[in-house]
Amino acid sequence: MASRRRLVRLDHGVGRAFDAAGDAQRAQQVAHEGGLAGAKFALQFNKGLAQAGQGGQPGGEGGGVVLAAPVQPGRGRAFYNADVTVHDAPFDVQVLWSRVGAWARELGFSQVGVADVDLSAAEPGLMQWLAAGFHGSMDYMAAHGLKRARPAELVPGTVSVITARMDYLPRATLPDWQDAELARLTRPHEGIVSVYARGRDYHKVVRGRLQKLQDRIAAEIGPFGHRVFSDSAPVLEAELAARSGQGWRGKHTLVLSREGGSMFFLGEIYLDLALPPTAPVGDHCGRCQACIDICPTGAIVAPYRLDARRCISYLTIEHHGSIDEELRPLIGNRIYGCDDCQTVCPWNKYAGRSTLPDFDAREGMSGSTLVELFGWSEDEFLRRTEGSPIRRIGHERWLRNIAIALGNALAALPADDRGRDGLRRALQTRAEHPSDIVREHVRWALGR
Ligand code: B12
Ligand code: SF4
Ligand code: SF4
Repeated sequence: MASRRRLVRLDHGVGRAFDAAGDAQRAQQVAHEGGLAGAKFALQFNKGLAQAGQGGQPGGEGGGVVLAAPVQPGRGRAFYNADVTVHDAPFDVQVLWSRVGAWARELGFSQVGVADVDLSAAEPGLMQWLAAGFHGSMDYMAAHGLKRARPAELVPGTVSVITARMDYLPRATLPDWQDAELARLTRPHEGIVSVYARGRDYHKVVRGRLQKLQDRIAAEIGPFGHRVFSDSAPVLEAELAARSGQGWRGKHTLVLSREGGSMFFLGEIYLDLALPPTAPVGDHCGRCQACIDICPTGAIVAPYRLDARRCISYLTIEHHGSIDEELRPLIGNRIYGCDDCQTVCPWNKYAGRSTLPDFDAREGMSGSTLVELFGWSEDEFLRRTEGSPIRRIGHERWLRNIAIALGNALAALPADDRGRDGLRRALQTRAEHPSDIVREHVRWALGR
């Protein structure tokens, strides 16, 4: 039987006090009752406790405190102590954590970590990114403001975050996959769907498996407050991952690690249970800037700064409507997402293969010609993209993207290339499409 350790956990009264989103009036009231001036709060696990708990003994002995910070926009934070209940935990945190790692691997994750919830250091960067307009038409990035960087505002009572990464290279990926992916760019007739989107929708896979992980933890230690995410809510996923040791932020802004490159998804479990944070790792980009140099549209405007409005992933997936004519030629034959900044990254020779069949490429998603893909009717598109992330863009944006790639193929092939007729014929089949967007992109493509 494991020895008894103590875990800090919010009692309900304190947890509810921070439920500003769900119960603004009560939050105000409790704030007032507590003698705190601000109506909005963020919670932070007392780092002193975490440090005292290094080696798997968070909480140490005796009473626990959490720090309650009134949020004062544009200013620093003042912290106040608030009492919380310290629950006796009839388990050893170190033993629990090693089990969590083993369960996570069984479920297809390659690594788990723990982050604290004070992301205030990331707030100025987030605000500057938004102020620069780098989010383009992704209104959801601006809609939640700083809640994205404040886990305890999104889910009141959150004091720790379990972070997880799941490799997504298909199981049968060959060692020279980076060269193979780059070679696709030299075949203008081929339509390139980025690697992450060739199989099942990761949002479902990652969240479903994180929920199973949570179920296993709860079966071991009893129920606790939690929520699971994977690109499904205003969460600063890369920041949480980096600070909990999943990897460092590359110059392309993604998280990458020496053991696993960057071809992985991220997911989180927000917890009302304080666990000791895992340590971050150092930056190993050094003088390399291959990702910046290869980016076809110059979207990485400076190391660690991405202007999404120029990123092909944004243009082909997130952006509705017409795509800027200046950017269309730079999109080449990428019809859904883009992997270039990752395929050139030297650390991706260590990228892990998924252990799950979910991310194996579905038929049609790898190596198909633009003409084949452009020929899919809406019904066929819906049938083939059932359960895939591609379905989200709908048939109209699918045709828009392929029309651009067909135009780029026409521009790339010599005037006497016999393949040109087939490309033009395919475009003409959509010249009278009911969508203005499709017709406009087809016209542009036929003019190349
Ligand atoms: C919006 C979004 C996008 C946008 C913008 C990407 C971006 N880098 O911001 C677009 C559509 C372009 C995109 C593309 C892709 N995405 Co995306 N995306 C997201 C999402 C939803 C939010 C990211 C975010 O918060 N961006 C906002 C800015 C503020 O974040 P930031 O780069 O961290 O900025 C920090 C610093 O760089 C600095 N900063 C930034 N700009 C500026 C400017 C100034 C002036 C200053 C001072 C500081 C500063 O401060 C910030 C805070 O620390 C996350 C999921 C999530 N909820 O987190 C997935 C996510 C980041 N995407 C993911 C993936 C896989 C991709 C693609 C590879 C998909 C593809 N193959 O097409 C590409 C890669 C493109 C790239 N190089 O980033 C994965 C990444 C996994 C990993 N290994 O890191 C995530 C985590 C989804 C997931 N759950 O797995 N994505
Ligand atoms: S995904 Fe493509 S377009 Fe976007 S930053 Fe990377 S290389 Fe550039
Ligand atoms: S390509 Fe080079 S600079 Fe870019 S993330 Fe990889 S190591 Fe860092």
